[in-house]
Amino acid sequence: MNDIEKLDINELRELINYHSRKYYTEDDPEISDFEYDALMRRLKALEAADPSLVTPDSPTQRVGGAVLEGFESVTHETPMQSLNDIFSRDEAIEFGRKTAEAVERPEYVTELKIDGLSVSLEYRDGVFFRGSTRGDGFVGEDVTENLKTIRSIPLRLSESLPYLEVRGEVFMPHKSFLRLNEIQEEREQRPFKNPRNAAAGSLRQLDSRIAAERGLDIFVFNVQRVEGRAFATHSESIAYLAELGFKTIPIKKVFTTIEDAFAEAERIGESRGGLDFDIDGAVIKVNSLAQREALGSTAKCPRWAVAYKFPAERKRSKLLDITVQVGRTGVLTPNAVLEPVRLAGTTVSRATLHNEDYIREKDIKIGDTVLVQKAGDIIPEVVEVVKELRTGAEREFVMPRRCPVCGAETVREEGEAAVRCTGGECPAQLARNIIHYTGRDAMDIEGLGPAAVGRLLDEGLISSVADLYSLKAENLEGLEKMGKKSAANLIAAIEKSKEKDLANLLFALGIRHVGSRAGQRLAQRFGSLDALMAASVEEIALVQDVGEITAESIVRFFAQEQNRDIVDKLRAAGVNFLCRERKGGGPLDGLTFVLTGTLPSLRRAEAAKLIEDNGGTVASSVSKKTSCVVAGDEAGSKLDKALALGVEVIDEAELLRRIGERE
Ligand code: 1X8
Repeated sequence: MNDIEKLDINELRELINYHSRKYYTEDDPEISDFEYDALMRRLKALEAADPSLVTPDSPTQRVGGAVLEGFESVTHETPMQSLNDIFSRDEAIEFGRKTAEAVERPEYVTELKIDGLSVSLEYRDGVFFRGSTRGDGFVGEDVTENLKTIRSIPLRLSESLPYLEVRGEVFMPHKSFLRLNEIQEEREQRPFKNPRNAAAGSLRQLDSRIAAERGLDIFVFNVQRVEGRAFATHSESIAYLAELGFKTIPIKKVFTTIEDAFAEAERIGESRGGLDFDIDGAVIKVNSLAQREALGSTAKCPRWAVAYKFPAERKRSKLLDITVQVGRTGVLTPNAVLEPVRLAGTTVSRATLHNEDYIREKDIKIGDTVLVQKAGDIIPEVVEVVKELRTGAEREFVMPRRCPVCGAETVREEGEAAVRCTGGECPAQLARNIIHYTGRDAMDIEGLGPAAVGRLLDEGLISSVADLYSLKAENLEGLEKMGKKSAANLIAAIEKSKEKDLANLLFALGIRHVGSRAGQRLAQRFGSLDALMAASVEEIALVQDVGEITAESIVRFFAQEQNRDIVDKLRAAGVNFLCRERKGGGPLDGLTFVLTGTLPSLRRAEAAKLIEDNGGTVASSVSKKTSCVVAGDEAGSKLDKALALGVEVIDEAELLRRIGERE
């Protein structure tokens, strides 16, 4: 490689564009990632030194950055039409017959039909200036910023034509899709159903930095409009687009009969399992552009092309067993163990059963003969049971009541299809929980990232967050990539975390639904971990920003023996359980109230909030520690108990007076 210091900025960009095309478009890199990164770093440095040198087509402009309010509309000068679908050889032959009636000896090409989103890319003087979605075919949305992040879209063409508009399909390769869903799961966000949905969601991001991370790609398959160049055939135009730097749809051959063109479509269908992206059919097109012109279009579709839709491949197999997998977020997913079958190019021996509702709806039993499908989606699924083949020996599947990994109770929350493990020490969730515990909004333990946590777990040095506090510098020093100094720093950071506030601890414990805001509210209201642990669902649900579901999740968390163990160990280690940053100074500071009966004007939740806002705490039952009982109409046993214990009893008017809301 040249001495990069000697290149001027234009030479540098040209070199990067060349290697970028080799890598992303032609899949044929000439230099290592390391060398490529060095070129990019140099370009970034030059542009940073003089921002006036940044051009819109600079390779540095692909990382995203612009955040939009919304997308502008773009009118497609050449409408982006859809295709007529065909489903059989007979229909293909009918298409060939009609075509041959209208034009002389038509020739055909057969191409992949990509299952993604159609876009238009426009270039002026060889520079990419606008990209838009198909929309309704006439008006789409301007998604230029997001498209710029796709590395296989050239920002500058190898020849500067006055004007060029091409059409292509944006898609998400399987590799990117699987990675994205892993990240979604880690962030407790819903996974995307298939690569198409993921691509659509990514292309419509207003923040192009998000689109940039999604690993989108494109195949270009048509010239919509061109100035300064003419072609006789489609295949010639595609070859030219490849020369200009586009990643084009592969064309193997030009066929002289429709039968041969259709045979190629079938071949594509059979081999689709080997592709790293989804296709939903094959497109058969007339190759001559003059003949296309002569054939014309109907209102919606061209007469010179059809889309052959593959039958969704389904096969029978035997459901040998249903296993349950515990994901990193604790979700239990039932999986089918199948007798292996060949399906769309791969051998399938596992399929997802989604969740227990799916199994019940489809009435799936272990031992059943089932139909397995791999259609658009890359994950095979069991679509139905062949009921005629039942023998009576089939077994019903029951979702385990205890986590198959750690033995903790499993729960299914209202309104959710997922069953989850509640065990805070579940090995399946452990690494994730520990990493969460060390996070900045949690206990803020610097130097304990995912890699270090993984090593500590592998070495058996920790098996819960509580074990962090018994680590010694000697334990750490021997670990990979951990020197004396970083070991000492880590121990100090762990030590320091003992002083974090209750709010941080509550968030750090990783109780489902308790985010950092709820952690703060709960800390304010209850003042100590012990008070929260002693509280009922109703009391907790009264806290602002904390609903019934969160309250139930908290009570359930502390009811688990494993979780109580962790709390005990944290206490023994000296971790702070108190809320120090409690809003003090309210007139009810430090007082505990119990509400009973119907108050004349305040609803229960309002009274509780008022007490809390003024520094007090609300408890559900009366004890010697209760400062005051606020009684209304039809007060029952709580009032009796207060009187028996000698606890002060007041009415609503008195409460309001003490808060200063009434004279
Ligand atoms: C849609 C698509 C076409 C092609 C590939 N993938 C698609 N999704 C192709 O031409 N090879 S053409 C097309 C359309 O015209 N609606």
